[in-house]
Amino acid sequence: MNKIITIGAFALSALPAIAQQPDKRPNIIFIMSDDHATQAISAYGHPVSKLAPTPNIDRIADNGAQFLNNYCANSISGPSRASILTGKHSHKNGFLANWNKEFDGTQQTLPKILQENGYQTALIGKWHLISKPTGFDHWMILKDQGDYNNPDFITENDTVQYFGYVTDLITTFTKQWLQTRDDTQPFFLMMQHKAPHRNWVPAERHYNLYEETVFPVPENYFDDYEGRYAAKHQEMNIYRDMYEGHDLKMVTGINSDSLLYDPWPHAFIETLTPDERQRFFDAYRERNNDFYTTPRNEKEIAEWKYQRYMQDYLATIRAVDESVGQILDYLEQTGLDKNTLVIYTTDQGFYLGEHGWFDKRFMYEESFQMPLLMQYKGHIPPGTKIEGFTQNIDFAPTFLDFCGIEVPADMQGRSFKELMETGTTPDDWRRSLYYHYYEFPGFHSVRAHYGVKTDRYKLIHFYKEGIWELFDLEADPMEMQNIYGKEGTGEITGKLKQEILRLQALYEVPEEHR
Ligand code: SGN
Ligand code: CA
Repeated sequence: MNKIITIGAFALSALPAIAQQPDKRPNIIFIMSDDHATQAISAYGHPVSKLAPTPNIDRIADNGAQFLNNYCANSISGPSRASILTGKHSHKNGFLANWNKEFDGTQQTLPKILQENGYQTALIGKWHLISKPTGFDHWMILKDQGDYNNPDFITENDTVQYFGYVTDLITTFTKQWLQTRDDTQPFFLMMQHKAPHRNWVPAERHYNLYEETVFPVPENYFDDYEGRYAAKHQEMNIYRDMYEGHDLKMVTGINSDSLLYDPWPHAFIETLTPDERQRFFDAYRERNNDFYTTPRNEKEIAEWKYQRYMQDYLATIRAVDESVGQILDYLEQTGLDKNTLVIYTTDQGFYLGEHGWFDKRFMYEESFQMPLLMQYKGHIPPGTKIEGFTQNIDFAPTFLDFCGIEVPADMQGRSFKELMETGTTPDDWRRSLYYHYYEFPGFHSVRAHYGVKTDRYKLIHFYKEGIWELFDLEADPMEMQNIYGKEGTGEITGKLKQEILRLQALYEVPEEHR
């Protein structure tokens, strides 16, 4: 039986005086959410984010740097987290897919190196690497994916259920650790939110936040996937694959308090107390009744589902944005903002209806790109925009570089500190990116693939099927026209294939994965 604790027990004490850290190396607060699309961060300017802005996350961009071309190595949670911790591609850190064996926590990682170099290290929130965290002085992680309401948290010796909303709990635990840490040492803190991961349950105060908002349906929402075999055979289509109860919070009829298809009630509706459950159904009632009283054709139902998805997904982000605001306020009130590098990112990008999809995994832009914002006052000029290609394997080398710690030679990423400090990209910076996704067969049925991206082109190889896709990102930014094998593409295809081979040799990708 789990212990159950209410969050009221953790009232925060008064703010401490300005931190007197003798060690001049920066503190690092790494804030990572789960599945937060670039399209849903207002600093990136996408039309969706204009209707659901993120003013606090944007503060980091205003105070420091915004990365315009940051990408992941493998667009899925566990692998992305493993790449961040190790500075290596999946085949090197051993964590290829979410269904992988557990992360090998005995290997070299960023928190371990920082710890060995006198940093106090802490991890609070989603972990998702199966094995127990290593390299942290303090850790408190969500069980598995984590529940939105009243979730279980695991510590070294215990599993305890806390009452409250997951984003708020993680924020409170983080602030509590900040207040009670040993302030004679610099620190490295990872605050890792569950939101806005599926099944997109907003905080109760945000249930109705966007119920009146109509979000723009992406131009390619009704994609026919012509010429793209893997895109055609996925299972992540909003109007076909979303679960009506679990994901879309649709009910069985007018005034019903029973969800439609909900395969995992224990992960959602059963986590709510009876009163909370009642308030949940009441908050959605008017909109759910309208679904039954207003006639809609198939296309209109598909669009209705898109709106419901957006309303909930973006409402969960509001609480994440509030959390970021609380952390930034805390840093400013205590003076810690002056010697702390603050990062906001997410584990990978996400589809907000582009190609008709939710989820991630593909090397297409929306899921390959990762938002990244960083501030370090006095070191990164405010409002810096970074154009160079950066990747999650670069995070560990960059943080070590900021701390004045030598980057181990076997890390595959490269520090981008210089790009931030100067706002320019050095001549010898990478001009192409390597990507590799492995998880097939698996959830959402996305075929394994690797590929290369340059400033203009993207070549993808679905290597188990022997299928290639080539996109001209300048002419076709939405990646709708596979021009592989088309007249006039021979030369560029040859060059890109050579580039893949060069990158696979550079990163030592074993034969079995080519
Ligand atoms: C869960 C989700 C999937 C999602 C994976 C991986 N289903 O299984 O839709 O692709 O996680 O996501 S859910 O309804 O149970 O949430 S990841 O971000 O952790 O990689
Ligand atoms: Ca994720």
